[in-house]
Amino acid sequence: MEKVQQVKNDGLMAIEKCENLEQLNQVRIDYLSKKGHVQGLMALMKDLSKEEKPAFGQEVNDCKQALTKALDAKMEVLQKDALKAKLEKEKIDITVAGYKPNIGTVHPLMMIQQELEDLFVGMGYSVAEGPEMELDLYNFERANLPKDHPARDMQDTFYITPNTLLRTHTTAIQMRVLEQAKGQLPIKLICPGKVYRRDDDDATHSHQFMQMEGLVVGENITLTDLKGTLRFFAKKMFGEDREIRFRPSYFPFTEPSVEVDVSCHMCGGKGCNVCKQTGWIEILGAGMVHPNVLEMSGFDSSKCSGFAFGIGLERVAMLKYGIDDIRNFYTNDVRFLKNFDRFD
Ligand code: FA5
Ligand code: MG
Repeated sequence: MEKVQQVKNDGLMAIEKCENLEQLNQVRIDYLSKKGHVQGLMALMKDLSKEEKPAFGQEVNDCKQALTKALDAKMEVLQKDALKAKLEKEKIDITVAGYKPNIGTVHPLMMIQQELEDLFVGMGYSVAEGPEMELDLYNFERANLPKDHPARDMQDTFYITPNTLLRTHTTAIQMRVLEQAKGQLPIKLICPGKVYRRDDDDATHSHQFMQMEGLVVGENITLTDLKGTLRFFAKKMFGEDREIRFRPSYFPFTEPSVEVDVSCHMCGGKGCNVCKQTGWIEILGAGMVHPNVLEMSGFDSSKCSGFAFGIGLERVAMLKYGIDDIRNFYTNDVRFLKNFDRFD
């Protein structure tokens, strides 16, 4: 009986001394597990007489219950302490200034592309794409530019092999679209994409830039439809007060041909470095699809006609956002790109 008292007192004392849940768990193992001190007391039973056994068993049971109760009570206290300590440690000072996460922005050229796609899709156009590495056939020959045609010099070309090249204009996509249509009318498409030329880089020229081709082919499509479409596009993109002008021009794949200029955003038309003192910035070339082009792609040019245009997206972005150097689009300076988060 003394031994039982001893185990009980030692146990209660050990529980009392515990400072954390790990220690308490160890005490629970030491005393109450199968190999623990309380179980050890039961082993003493076999040395007792039949009369003594019940009282002893009762005593051991009491001991076990007392320890269990004390362990549970202590556990509750320690758990509360632990939670309190944790809350204390993890306290958040909501008055401390936070960090602003660094969020990227849509590239200004993508914004222009998306805005133009919206505008033309709204007028019933669909969107088509094509490969950047292109066959001479689609970039030049189908565009009424046979080999050795002098107008090939208008677009100095990066050749890969004598018959493959980096497309110099999105007009190459137009030729693929015409071929795929197999003479079916009407056609009403825009084709955005990157193009490449051996141009010297300056404020308004880049050796890699973006164009968006537009193509409409059907019955009785006229130059008036083209002018109306382009005027609508220019006013929508640049506002009613920006001047635009149509200038007669030449492209082998259109007849007649025009180029469209917008009054310079930097000088308002007076003349400056950006517009090379002319007061105007050229944004697109356009015209009525040449009958040869229609015929080569399998259309009867006596039964249908069409117009096409090729817009320079960098030029549009420069005019719209007041950017004075085309190279800004390609140097990836984050300070430049960050300016566009407010347009998202
Ligand atoms: C063409 O590329 C014709 N394919 C456009 C066309 C399509 C005419 C359909 C008729 C029918 P051009 O070479 O002028 O034309 O280029 C068209 C536009 O691309 C220019 O108005 C200009 O905005 C832009 N552009 C041309 N060269 C560069 C360059 N090096 N850097 C940036 N933009 C350029
Ligand atoms: Mg031009």
